[in-house]
Amino acid sequence: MTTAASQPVPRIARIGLWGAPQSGKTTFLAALQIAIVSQSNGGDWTIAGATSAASDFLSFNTSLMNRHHTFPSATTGVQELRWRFVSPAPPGRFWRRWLNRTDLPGQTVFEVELFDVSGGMFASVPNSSTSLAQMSVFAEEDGLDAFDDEPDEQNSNDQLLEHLARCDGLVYLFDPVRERSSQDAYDFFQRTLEQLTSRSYEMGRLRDGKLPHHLAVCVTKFDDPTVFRKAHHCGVALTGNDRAMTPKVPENLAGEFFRKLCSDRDAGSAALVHGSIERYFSSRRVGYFVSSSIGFYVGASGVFQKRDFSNVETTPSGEARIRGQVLPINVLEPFLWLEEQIRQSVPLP
Ligand SMILES: Nc1nc2c(ncn2[C@@H]2O[C@H](COP(=O)(O)OP(=O)(O)OP(=O)(O)O)[C@@H](O)[C@H]2O)c(=O)[nH]1
Ligand SMILES: [Mg+2]
Repeated sequence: MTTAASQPVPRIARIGLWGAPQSGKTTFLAALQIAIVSQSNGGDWTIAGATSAASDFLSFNTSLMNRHHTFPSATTGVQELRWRFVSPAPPGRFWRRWLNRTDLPGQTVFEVELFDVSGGMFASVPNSSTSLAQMSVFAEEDGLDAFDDEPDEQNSNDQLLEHLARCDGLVYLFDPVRERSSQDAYDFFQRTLEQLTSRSYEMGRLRDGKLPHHLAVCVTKFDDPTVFRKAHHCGVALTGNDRAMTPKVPENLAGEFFRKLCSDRDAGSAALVHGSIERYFSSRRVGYFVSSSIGFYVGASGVFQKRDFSNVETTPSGEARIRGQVLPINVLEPFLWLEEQIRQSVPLP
C-alpha cells in the first residue's frame, strides 16, 4: 500500500492571483471545482483540498454557486487554502510533454496554496477599504508562516509582496465591467507593480530588466452582456464546439481583445495597465485568456441564445444572483498554462 509518507513530493510551482477589488477573484477560485468537473478537450484533472479549510472552501462555494445561485461574499480577513491538482496519464495537449518528466509515474500532481486577502494593501493609496485575493503555489520549503501571527498591516503588506515577488507565475484578473465604473484597474496595479519590481530586483530575480514572472492576463466576466457584445463586435467571440455552442475567445485572439478593451474611449486608465504589462513583463512570458467564472445562461433549448444569455439576475433587494447553471470558461486553463510555462523555463533564484 502507498502511504502519504511514501508518496513522491508533488511538483510545485508558485503562482499568485492579482486583481482589483470586485474583479471576481474569489468567484474565480470558487468556480475551480465546477471547471474541473466540466472539463472538455480531453482534460482529466481532479482537485482536492490538502487541508480541511481548502476542502471546505471548495464544497461550500460549489454548493453556494451551483445550488443556491449565489456569488461568494467580498473577501474579509485572510483565508489560507491549499489544493492538490492531479491528472492521470495525460491525454490532453498540456500533458504529453510532461509524461517523461513527472516524478509520479502515471500521474501529474501539483499543489496550490491560496491566500484570499482583504484590505487596501494593494491599492495605490494604502489603507483604502479594498481587497486583493492572492493565490500561491508554494514550494514546500517556503513555508507559510507569513500569515500565522496576524501581523499588523505593514507586515502583512511586506509579506504579501515578498510572496508575490517569489512567485513564478501570476494570474491577473482584468474586469472590463468594473473598469467602466468609477474605480480604475490601474489604481490597483501600479503600486503593486512598482513594489514587485523593486523587490524582484533586490532578490536578483529580474530577467533582462523585466519581471521574471509568467503572467496570465484574464479578461473576466465574459458572460456580462457589455463584455460579450464588445467581443462579438471585435470579431473575437467564436462559436464553441461544445454541445451548447457557447462563445469562446481563442487564446490567439484574447490578447487582441485585451488591447482593444484597454484602448477604448471609455477604458479609463486601462491603457496604463496595458502599457505597464508591456513595459514590465517580457512578452514571451505573457498569455491572455477571456474568462467567465459563471459562464453564459443556457436555457431549455440547451444551446446558447444570443438574445438571452445573461447569467446574472438582480433580486428585488438589488443583490446579484446567478441565474442558471454555472459553466466556467477559461478558469482552469490559465493555471494549466502557467504550470506548463513554469515547468519549461529555467529555474530562478
Ligand atoms: N457577470 C459576472 N459577474 C461576476 C463574475 N464573477 C464575479 N462576478 C461579480 O463580481 C462580484 C465580485 O466578485 P468577487 O469574486 O467577490 O470579487 P473579488 O475580486 O474577490 O472581490 P474582493 O474580495 O472584494 O476583492 C460578484 O459579487 C459578482 O457580482 C462572472 O464570472 N460573471
Ligand atoms: Mg474576494
